Parts: sequence; C-alpha cells; structure tokens
Amino acid sequence: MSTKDSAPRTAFDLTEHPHKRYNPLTGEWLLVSPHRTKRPWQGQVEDAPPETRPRYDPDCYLCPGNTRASGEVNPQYAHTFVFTNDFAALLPDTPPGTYAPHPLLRAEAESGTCRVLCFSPRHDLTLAEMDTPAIARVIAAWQEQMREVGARPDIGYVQVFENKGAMMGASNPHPHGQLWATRTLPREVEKEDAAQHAYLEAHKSCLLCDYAALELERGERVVYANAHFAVVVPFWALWPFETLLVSRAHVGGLRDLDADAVRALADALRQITVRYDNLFRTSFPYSMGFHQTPTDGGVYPHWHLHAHFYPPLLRSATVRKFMVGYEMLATPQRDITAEQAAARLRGLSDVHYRQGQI
Ligand code: H2U
Ligand code: ZN
Repeated sequence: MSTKDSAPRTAFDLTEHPHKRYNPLTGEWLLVSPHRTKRPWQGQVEDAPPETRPRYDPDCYLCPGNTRASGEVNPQYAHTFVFTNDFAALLPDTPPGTYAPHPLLRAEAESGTCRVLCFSPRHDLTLAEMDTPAIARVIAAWQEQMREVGARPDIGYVQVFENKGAMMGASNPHPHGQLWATRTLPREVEKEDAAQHAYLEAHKSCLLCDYAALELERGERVVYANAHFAVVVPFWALWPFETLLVSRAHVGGLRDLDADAVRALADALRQITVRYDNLFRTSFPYSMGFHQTPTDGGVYPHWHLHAHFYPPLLRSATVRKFMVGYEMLATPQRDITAEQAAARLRGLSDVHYRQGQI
C-alpha cells in the first residue's frame, strides 16, 4: 500500500486548497495556504510605534537647518531636499576590477552613489498624510534625480526606494526615501529585465501592459485605479498586503511621465498609503521602490514602469509576517490569498484615519 496521501476528492479551488503561484516578473514560485488563516498565534507582539511626533525635531538629522553626521548643515528647505548619503554603500571612485582566483571564488568591483531624499520639511508627516500636490513634488524630485544621476556614464541603474517604519529598518521617522545608483543592474532588476524581454519576444506585447489590462478587466485584485495608474495585489503577492502600482500606459520610467501622469501617480501613491495606514490604524511600515528602464544607454522597449510595496504587517499594528524557516530554506509562503487582501484594502476609506472619519 502506498504511504502517499490519498487522492483529493474535490476539484482544485484557489480559495481553499494549498497551491503554488508563479511570479512572471521574477520567475519565482510561492506557496499559498488559504486554509491556514485560522491558525492560532502566540508569537511575537511588537509595541505599536508612537503616534505623535513634533513638526520639527532638533535632534533629527533630516529636519531643515539641522546638522548631519558629516558636519554639513541642511538648508531651510520648503518642499524636498536631496543629499549624498554620508554613509553611502556605493562609492563613485571604486576602480573597476574582478577577483576570480578560482571559479568558486568570484567578485566584481561595483561603483555608484547613494542619496537620501527628504519628502517634506515636516518631521511629523508621511506620504500618507501629505496632500497630492506635495506628493507630486516628491515625484518631481525623483524625476530630477533620474535625469541627473541616470545621465551619468558610470551609472547603469537607479534604484529609488523608501524604507518606512522602524520595523522595516528606517533609521529615522522623518519622511524620506533613498536612491542607490549602480554601474550594473541589481539582481531583482536583472530578473525582471530578462522576464519582460522574454515576454515581449514571445508575445509581441509588453508583460505589464498585458497584466495591468488583465487585472483591470478581472477586478478581483484591484485596490485602486485612476486614468494613468492601477494598484493591485498581484496574483503572485508574497507579503500579506503587498501591492504592485503599475502604469496603465506603456511608460518606461519616471523620467517619461508628463504632468498629468505625475498628478495621477501622486494620487495613486496617496490612495494606497492612506489605505495601508487605515488597515490597522497605524503608520503602516513597508519597503517600496520603483522598477524602471535601466540608464546604461541600452534599448529597453520591454521595460514598463511600476512600483512594489512590500509591507510586513499581517494581522494588526504589531503582528508581522516573518520570512523564516520554510521560506528561507525552501519556498516563500503566505496564508491569506491575494484576492482576500485586495478586497480588504479596496474596502477601506481613502480618508486617513487621523484626518477624518472612516
Ligand atoms: P534609512 O532611514 O532608510 O536608513 O535612511 C537614512 C539614511 O540616512 C541612512 O542610509 C543616512 C544613513 O546612512 N544618514 C546620513 O546620510 N547622514 C546622517 O547624518 C545620518 C544618516
Ligand atoms: Zn526630522
């Protein structure tokens, strides 16, 4: 007699049965276990972050007029402010070179630059609490950085991102993001580059153009959409409330957005970040970042602008998902389905819980 489990008696159902989902942007798979959402939890409960902050903090190295670790003094900026990271992980003057004394021992020099971008002079705000014109100024600052840093001959890719919240490793609550620019393509970007390229070759259409249209048509994973952008919980989402913000038109990078599209992106960013804060009535932590056309001078018709939000929270302001055990050693896994997460986010108000009635 076989020791294997007996054959299933019911037809495969995505809402009930454990299954694997494919991420066509990276070629990775993840395990989804929808039957497991009622599992009791006696694990870690983290303290909720404090809810009030001053508009100006004399000890904050990002507030206007304050001195940073380098000794430099921040200007009295009125909107956004960019500076080169005083502890940059990448340096522009790193000499090119390889180290390969054996095929099992390989290294390559990497050069580049790291910058910090303050979103607002106000210490107490986040993107979710800024108005759309203020968010549009942040996008304009990103565009300016893409134009300036992206034009450098030693820069092949500019990664724009934000770590928000202590849970995601942000060292300071002052609203800010970062920009790491490298000579070569970072690994996630390389995977997405290959996938988008292969899709265009095979289908003669763009992967994310097709995906955005498909999700808008099906609706079940859409959180929000305006004329230029859609926010969805992607079919292959890994983090509980992960979202993908995707341009509806075929646009390669932030540099290519006109004023209308910038306003629409600001609106979409506000919509998703407000809903995130409203979900557990807390300042919702996440890592987010844009993926866009490399700046190494290549031709990239297959690249389609999008942003990923990877938030760690699972069921409250204090209970997060951990990527441990099976996920580190085998395959990443989630419990609630992408469709359930999208329905919850979609159902939330777009008025911030600290600014109005929900
Ligand atoms: P994070 O909060 O995501 O860590 O970003 C803040 C960055 O600010 C961090 O990378 C830099 C740190 O290196 N920093 C400065 O450049 N100057 C300072 O005076 C303190 C921190
Ligand atoms: Zn500050």
